[in-house]
Amino acid sequence: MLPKKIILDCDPGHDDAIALLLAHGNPDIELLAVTTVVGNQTLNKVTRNALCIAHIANIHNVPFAAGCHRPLVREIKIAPDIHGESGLDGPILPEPTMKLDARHAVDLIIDVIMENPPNSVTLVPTAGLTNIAMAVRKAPQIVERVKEVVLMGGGYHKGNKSAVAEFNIVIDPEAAHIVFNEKWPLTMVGLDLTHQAQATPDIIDAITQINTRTSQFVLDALKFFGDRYREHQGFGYPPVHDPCAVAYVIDPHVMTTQKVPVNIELTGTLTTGMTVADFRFPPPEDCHTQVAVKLDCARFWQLVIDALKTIGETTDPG
Ligand SMILES: [Ca+2]
Repeated sequence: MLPKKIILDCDPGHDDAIALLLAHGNPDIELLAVTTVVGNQTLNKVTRNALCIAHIANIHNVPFAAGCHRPLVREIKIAPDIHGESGLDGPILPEPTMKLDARHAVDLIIDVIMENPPNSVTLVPTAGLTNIAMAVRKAPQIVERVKEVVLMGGGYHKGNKSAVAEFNIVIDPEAAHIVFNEKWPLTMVGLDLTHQAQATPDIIDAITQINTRTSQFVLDALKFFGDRYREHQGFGYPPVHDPCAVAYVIDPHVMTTQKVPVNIELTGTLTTGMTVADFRFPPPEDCHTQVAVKLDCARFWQLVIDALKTIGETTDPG
């Protein structure tokens, strides 16, 4: 089987970091590009964090590019309560050595999609959708060209930034509206699913046993992330949202999905940024959106742990 080609558009971010490591360490994924966008922290900070992760895990020969520094319409909203002042507080971060690609992330996304065969590239956004929306508006031909969009964001029953809105969607709802309304196949891996992916003590034990520089980085990240989730959202263990989207690309059987029309609320006084999923009827024939429902936790964590072991074999062992 040929590896699955993905572009990871992210805002690292503790869970973005794990998503990037999963994509890098899994043999069924070919990471074509990593692009960054304002989200968990400012663009400069999340971009630096992405390069730090590349340094830790020895990721070479993958272009990294910085994208949009603010949402399309709204003011910047960041999440230092969950991710800290750096956007990746907890681990000691190395001075990154990799240089950014000279292109803007939006141009890199378009170039990579158009350079690869039709129907071969999956977009995996794990942040606000500003870059993806801009890419669609600049080069609408990418919509037919990509294989699918598998994004972390939203939730059909749950919110985190508000009662009904999830952070990645609510920070740039206009961008999300653009992305959800293009007719590409789109899988929404939302909070209903990602809250099932919690780093419980048995998972922490399994990662501890890997004992590499990268696994130690993940442990330090999860420690900070877990403390913040306990403090601010009352979670016993931290949910690792973003790697769930990568896991779905690797193995769609890692979760169940349901086809349902989804649209984005732009004008609600209480509901702006809500991913409104219409479960009233069987989905129409042209329904191009589906939502992730139930996670196979054991399978998911095995993918993460196997990826970390693989990275450990190719970088320094201790
Ligand atoms: Ca993210």
